[in-house]
Amino acid sequence: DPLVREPLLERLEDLDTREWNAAPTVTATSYGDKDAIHAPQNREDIVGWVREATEADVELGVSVALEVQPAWNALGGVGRAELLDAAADAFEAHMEEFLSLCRREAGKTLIDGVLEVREAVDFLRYYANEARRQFAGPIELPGPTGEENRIELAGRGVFGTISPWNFPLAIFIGTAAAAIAAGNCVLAKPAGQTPLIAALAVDLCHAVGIPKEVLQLIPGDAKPGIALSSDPRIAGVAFTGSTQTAQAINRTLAGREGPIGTLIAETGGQNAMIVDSSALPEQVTRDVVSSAFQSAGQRCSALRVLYLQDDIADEMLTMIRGAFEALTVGDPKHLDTDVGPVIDETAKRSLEKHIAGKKRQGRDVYQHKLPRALRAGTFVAPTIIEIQSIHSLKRENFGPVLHVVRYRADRLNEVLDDINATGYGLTLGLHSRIDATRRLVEAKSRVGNLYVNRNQIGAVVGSQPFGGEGMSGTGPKAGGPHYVARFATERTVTIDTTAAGGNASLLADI
Ligand code: UN1
Repeated sequence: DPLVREPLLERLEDLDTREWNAAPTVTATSYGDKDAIHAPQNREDIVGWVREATEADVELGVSVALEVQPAWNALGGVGRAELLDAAADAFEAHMEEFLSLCRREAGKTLIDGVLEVREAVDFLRYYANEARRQFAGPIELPGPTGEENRIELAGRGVFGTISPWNFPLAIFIGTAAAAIAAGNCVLAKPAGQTPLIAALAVDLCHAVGIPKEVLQLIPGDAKPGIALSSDPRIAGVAFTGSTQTAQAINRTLAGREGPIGTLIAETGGQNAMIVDSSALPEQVTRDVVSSAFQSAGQRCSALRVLYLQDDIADEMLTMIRGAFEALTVGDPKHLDTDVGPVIDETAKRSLEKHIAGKKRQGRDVYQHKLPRALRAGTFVAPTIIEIQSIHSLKRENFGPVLHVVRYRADRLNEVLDDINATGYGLTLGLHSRIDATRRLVEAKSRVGNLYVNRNQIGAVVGSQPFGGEGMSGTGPKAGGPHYVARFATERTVTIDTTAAGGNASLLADI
């Protein structure tokens, strides 16, 4: 059957499925021209092999998807929801394999791996419910006498999804699931660094009955991503990653002939937390450390710039440094590891360059000492840097680096102006027990997710829809009630039901 292509990817067997700690190094030399996927914490550990999708693969994939999309759409929201729920069950049943891959391919700690699988399952179930709720059938609308009016949501056609390595399962499958729920076929491109986790996810979706043509894996780096967004038959691209890449995709979509492509983007941030003198120090300490250093700071929601009111700054910094020093940096195979590696050499070099630059400028820099054994891997020592202003940060530093700015209580307005002036608007944390302060921050801040008196990572699907403003994204929010509808067209059907004909709407106007 030419419609059913072999998966592009071959996974090696014997991935560690049983014991978190007993991961045999999988090596193979017989895979010819395919690229090796290495464990970030150890270049010697080859996790598996992948063949990058070519432009021809993308072209064929779109053709195949276009053929089956009408049938997929006609299945309806309820039928599609059943399959998405079945995929969620399958993901839960394969938790251990995902955990192992999250660790080996993406360098995730056990806790981050568990949260990742949990979030993936939550996305599948949430969008399944949204498919039931919004795509069960036409919605009748009131109309003038003599008319029937209704709207119907339907899939737009074929969507490209391009997802990041930092949530190689949750965002990969969450984005695809939303497009699928709405009645689209999807060509899903995982990050170049993490195709194996994505491959397992896609295999499980196929195993529960989501057709191979409906969800297709497109492994690779920039090339297949560009092929996807420049194909005029693609209805749109849903992307999570850097602001620059989102802008490039937007230009590509805009430059195509034919239908106007949709871009749904969730991008970077320069996320701040403001802590005033009414905040509870123990709580602040815990929330700062988790917001900045969990997942090795590799979340777009992560805290990058901590504003401390000057009269409590020294005391707060002492407490934060105490908790910071207690973090265990290490190989994620050890269960006591709090901070694992960053994703690759490029990420490590760019973070180290940033830290070295701040040291050269004479900033106060507190840093973990990396044990010798970790130097071969892509570990970056967790770091706290005092800076004068958020504007000295030229871009997002995607890793375990926290910046601290001291501010005077009477300058809170300027602090908010400064944060807004970065142009980003993803997460903002506030620790304050003063109502007027909270009201001011709520009124002035322009972020997608505002967190008060808690940490600012780990948005819960369905409870804390996630996404940014300005340079941080286009909306709608992932895991929220408006997300799935963005992947759909809305058709209005109006029927004149009078025997004689005539135009009821027109008459109603007169
Ligand atoms: C990302 O890091 O790319 O709230 C976005 C959180 C996550 C962030 C996901 N939902 O921490």
